[in-house]
Amino acid sequence: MTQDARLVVVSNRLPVVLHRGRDGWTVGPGAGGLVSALGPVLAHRGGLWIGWPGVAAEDAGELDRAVAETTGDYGLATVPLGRGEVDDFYYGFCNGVIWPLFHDLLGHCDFNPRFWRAYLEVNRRFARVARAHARPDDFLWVHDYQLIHVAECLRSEGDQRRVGFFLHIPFPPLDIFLNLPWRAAILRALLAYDLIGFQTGRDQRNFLDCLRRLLPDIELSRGGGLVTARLGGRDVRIGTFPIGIDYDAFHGEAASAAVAAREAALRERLGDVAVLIGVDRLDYTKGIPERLRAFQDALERHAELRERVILIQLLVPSREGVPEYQKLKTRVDRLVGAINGRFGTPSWVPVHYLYRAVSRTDLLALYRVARAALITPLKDGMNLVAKEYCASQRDGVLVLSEFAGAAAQLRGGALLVNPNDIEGVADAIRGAVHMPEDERRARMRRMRRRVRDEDIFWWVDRYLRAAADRELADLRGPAEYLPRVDYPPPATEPPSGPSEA
Ligand code: ADQ
Repeated sequence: MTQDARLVVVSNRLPVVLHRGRDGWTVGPGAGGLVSALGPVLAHRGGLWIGWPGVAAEDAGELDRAVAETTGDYGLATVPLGRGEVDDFYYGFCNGVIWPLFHDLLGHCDFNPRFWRAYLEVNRRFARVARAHARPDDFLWVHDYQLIHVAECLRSEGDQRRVGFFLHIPFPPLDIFLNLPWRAAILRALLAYDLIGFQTGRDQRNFLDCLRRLLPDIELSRGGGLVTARLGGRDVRIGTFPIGIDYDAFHGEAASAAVAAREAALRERLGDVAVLIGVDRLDYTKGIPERLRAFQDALERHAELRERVILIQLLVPSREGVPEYQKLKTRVDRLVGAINGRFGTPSWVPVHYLYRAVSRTDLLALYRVARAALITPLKDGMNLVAKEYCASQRDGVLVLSEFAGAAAQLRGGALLVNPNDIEGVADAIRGAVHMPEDERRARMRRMRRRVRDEDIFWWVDRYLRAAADRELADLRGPAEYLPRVDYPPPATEPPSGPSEA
């Protein structure tokens, strides 16, 4: 691949939103970090985006035409999926096997062989569409866990073009990965790429561990900022590329008059309380019940917080048809009810809970108003909310899970917590509420600088440079974050006197 080769992005979802009206499908632009980062690169170099339009359709032709007729800065090509495929591939394999397993949540996995077959078939289809649309010297950039097999499907057709892969979610440790019935196939499929990118050093280390243990013939070497894996005469580069956000857009918009007005209105209504926020897609990896229990514990043990803090928890509905997600919703509903019932007063409701997506203006106003953001996933590839909060804030506190990929970059300013340690998180909440302003500002300044310097455009550029040069001359990037084991001194001296031993 040369620096100016065309780029073809392959991801599960196309960067568009579809609506079915009376006159057929209408296609609107999608939102999100990936779209705003890759859009300009695609427009500048030329290229196209290949993906599923996000709706199961048996009338694929009509959908295809609507998407293909969309005029934009770059081309779009659809990979249609029928209802059964959405069930077995998307809900079954992607969200019922890889998603929980890669987040270390083995108990949520359903290793149904039918799901695996559907996944392989859909990946073959993505590869076929890519071959049909891409030119031989295009660089293909495949995204995320739904499409691990695309390169291997291309190779099996004799296609030797350069193909890169980026995993947005974590890569699990060896002992967890070993549970996957298709572990060898998944590892070999990853090795069909030319460049594999991970979010953090943790994920890369887990992957390299799996390679060493499961493929003893593999040769691994380090150099030029990347690891090279050599197997059967093929070289694969492996690197760490922490994804960022469009810092300037968030920072600029957070300072806009519209957001300031919304922030002032919110502040006026909420009164003189310290606002804590949680912003998540409703998912069992995000540690939402654990966070609510920690908030409850903080109110229980630190009575001075009562009537002085509120938690605003935003949850975007996600995978609503899946019973497991419905159960999680019920659990969250109950916990919120229990906390409000136990601690609420006629003039104070401890948890404000919104189960819907909110507008960008509202989201930014909430980020601005919040004394602290509670971002406590059990495990997360990166967590962009943490970075969005930093880009929008001046003196807020970030309470951040050690198991979010973002911890590697934001450890210099965040209050890092183990999300399973209910009392530890409760104490961090208290610490955030009482933290003096100068410390809050200093911590936030450090984090904001990092989020600004390592933004989404830095991420795209680093990845594409590694793909073109096969090395990363600029080594700058976060070192792996490893949770510390602290042994605090005992609060009281152990009793002296004769021991019973
Ligand atoms: P996600 O798991 O979807 O992404 P995340 O990175 O936190 O998680 O992004 C969520 C996005 O949704 C944020 O941009 C946030 O602003 C938005 N959002 C959340 N709640 C909202 C609400 N109520 N209203 C409006 N918007 C809301 C996957 C991985 C992550 C990784 C990303 C990118 O799981 O670990 O960071 O990909 O690589």
